[in-house]
Amino acid sequence: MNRKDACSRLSVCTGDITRLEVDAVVNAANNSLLGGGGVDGAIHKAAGPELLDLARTLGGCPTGEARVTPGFRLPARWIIHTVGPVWRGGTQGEPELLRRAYRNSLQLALDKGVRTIAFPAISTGVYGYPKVPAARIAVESALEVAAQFERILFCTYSERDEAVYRQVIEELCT
Ligand code: AR6
Repeated sequence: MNRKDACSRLSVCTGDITRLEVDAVVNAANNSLLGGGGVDGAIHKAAGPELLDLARTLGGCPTGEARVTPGFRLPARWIIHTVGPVWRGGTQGEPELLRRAYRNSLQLALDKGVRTIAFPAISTGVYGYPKVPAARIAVESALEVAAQFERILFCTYSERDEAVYRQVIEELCT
């Protein structure tokens, strides 16, 4: 698939990722997988307590890796929990860890037969990763495998963040 066709499978929107009717939503979790604030808190709240019950059996998740659970009460069938890096100035392997979080999430989604998937802006909230370089890693990782998905959605939580993704997609797609 050429770059233009791959790009046509990407979308950006602003809103609550827990409401999306996609095969899988990705959670920006922490190493415990036991919930937290931000998008993680929203996903646990919307999915219901069964998610925490199951998460307790998973034994956590190293940074850059991903784990899958059912979506429980979400419209999405699956939740892919990944752990992005905490930003420590960019010299502690953060870009590579963030790339691995995206790639491992996408691979796990493919293993589950997912055709439509939505990502939040992993690591760019509490974990402090700068938004533009994070969006570049997100979009580059998605383009690598876009041919195998129907749609890869970047679900931001503000119009300003949405504009960042649109800018990065324009940069990488034209
Ligand atoms: N839908 C979509 N995006 C959201 C939502 C939502 N409902 N809520 C927040 N965001 P963050 P991180 C955006 O902090 O930086 C948790 O406590 C938010 O605006 O959720 O990877 C975990 O347990 C931001 O752009 O995740 C970890 O301890 C993006 O989601 C830690 O935070 C990511 O922000 C992970 O930090």
